Amino acid sequence: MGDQTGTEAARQRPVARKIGTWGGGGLVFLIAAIIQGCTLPILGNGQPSPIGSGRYRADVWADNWFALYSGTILVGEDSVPVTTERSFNAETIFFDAEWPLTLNLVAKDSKENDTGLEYIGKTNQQPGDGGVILQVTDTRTGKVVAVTDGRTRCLVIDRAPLRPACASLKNPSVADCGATIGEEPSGWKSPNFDVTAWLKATVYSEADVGVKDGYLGIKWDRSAKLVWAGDLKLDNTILCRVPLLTSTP
Ligand SMILES: [Ca+2]
Ligand SMILES: [Ca+2]
Repeated sequence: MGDQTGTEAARQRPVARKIGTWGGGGLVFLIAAIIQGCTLPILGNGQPSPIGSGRYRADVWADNWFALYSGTILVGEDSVPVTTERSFNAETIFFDAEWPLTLNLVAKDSKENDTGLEYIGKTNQQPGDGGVILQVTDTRTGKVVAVTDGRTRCLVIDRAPLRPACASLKNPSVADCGATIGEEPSGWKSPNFDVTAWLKATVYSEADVGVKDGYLGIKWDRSAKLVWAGDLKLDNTILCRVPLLTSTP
């Protein structure tokens, strides 16, 4: 299932223009930009301004990983693999798209294997928790046109452990923990795919999610909320359709 996303990423990457990374990868990007002779104006808040073009700007922060699609087209994904521990970078992506936008978001909490646990065998062996926030701004008007909020519809396709007490076992197996792992529904990224049967996302506070690192480098609109499915710890992979804030561009 993770491979599916990766394959699409490889196929569709030429369409995407991922512009900046405010986190561990940001420094690499900055150095690369300087080498290439780009100028990176520094804003008053100390953040380098994003560069590139594209009418829409998406700011995304995920614990731990995301991929953002405009309809079926991948416009950008988290540059830090989901297997990276403590991956809390944000990304800023510019893209062009026809109105009305269809915004599809895949978000994954990291897990070491299908037990759903992380840090297996260490003293902090546990089911990790997720959380994601997105805002999309129309750069022509400066208006925020889409955000993750309580109207976002999400489907959980990976839930584990089903028996969280397995986290206290010495060598927990998938059988000990239990998991429900499914496939992405065929065609779910299509604008015609009806997501009204999916549950509305749960809105979480910054404290619930434990925001850090790249999250703090983005100026989030008040309407943009941290969301996840109903269980921040046990729901590991979610597919979400992010609603628009306005019916007109
Ligand atoms: Ca996590
Ligand atoms: Ca988890």
